[in-house]
Amino acid sequence: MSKDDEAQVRIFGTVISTYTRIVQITSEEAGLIHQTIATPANSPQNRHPFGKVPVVKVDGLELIESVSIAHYLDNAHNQAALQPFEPSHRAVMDKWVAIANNYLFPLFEEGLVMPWIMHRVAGYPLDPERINNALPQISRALGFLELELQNDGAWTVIAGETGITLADVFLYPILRSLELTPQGEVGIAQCDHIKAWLETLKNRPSIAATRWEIEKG
Ligand SMILES: N[C@@H](CCC(=O)N[C@@H](CS)C(=O)NCC(=O)O)C(=O)O
Repeated sequence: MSKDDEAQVRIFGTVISTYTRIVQITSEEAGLIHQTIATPANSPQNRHPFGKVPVVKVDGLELIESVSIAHYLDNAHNQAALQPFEPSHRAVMDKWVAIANNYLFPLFEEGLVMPWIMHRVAGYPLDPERINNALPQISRALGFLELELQNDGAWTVIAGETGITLADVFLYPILRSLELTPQGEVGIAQCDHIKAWLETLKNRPSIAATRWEIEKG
């Protein structure tokens, strides 16, 4: 029986995808065997009502929306180890997950990550105007994260014994995909605290096991 036949979590999503990776990392943290079935967003095979990926099948359920999927996997299969028990710490985690999803992902994805993926993978020409227009806002967002990490450790102070929460799980692929673009790499290189946090997580087994092809060099 192959690993795919044994999969407990079946993830339907694009292979280079921030949100697919968030579910892959959560599955790894929960010790679940997972399989990713390449499914383009906005395609007839994709069962998400708004055309997004991933869609996940687990325990006889079909789940959409990464926040709900990650919470389910952690609650049902990981004794909620990725969520702090203390309510005030949980509020901090929820805040950072919301910042990641509502502000950072759209800003980074539209301004830099998607233009570079389309260029590298599909050979589309880069749109310098689109990139240049996004850079000041991306730079401000990185400055905000760096200051928050420097002043009080931001989301990193709530990680208990496991050393990681869902805030890290959501933020890592979002910041790492930015770092994989030339402009993002330069921006992050100037942020010592973001860089150190990324470096620490890079070696965590759940992160290493879910590396994108483009990271493998
Ligand atoms: N709110 C969704 C967002 C998922 C999402 O934006 N996925 C991206 C790939 S990382 C996508 O489907 N992009 C295709 C599109 O927006 O058309 C979730 O949390 O699962």
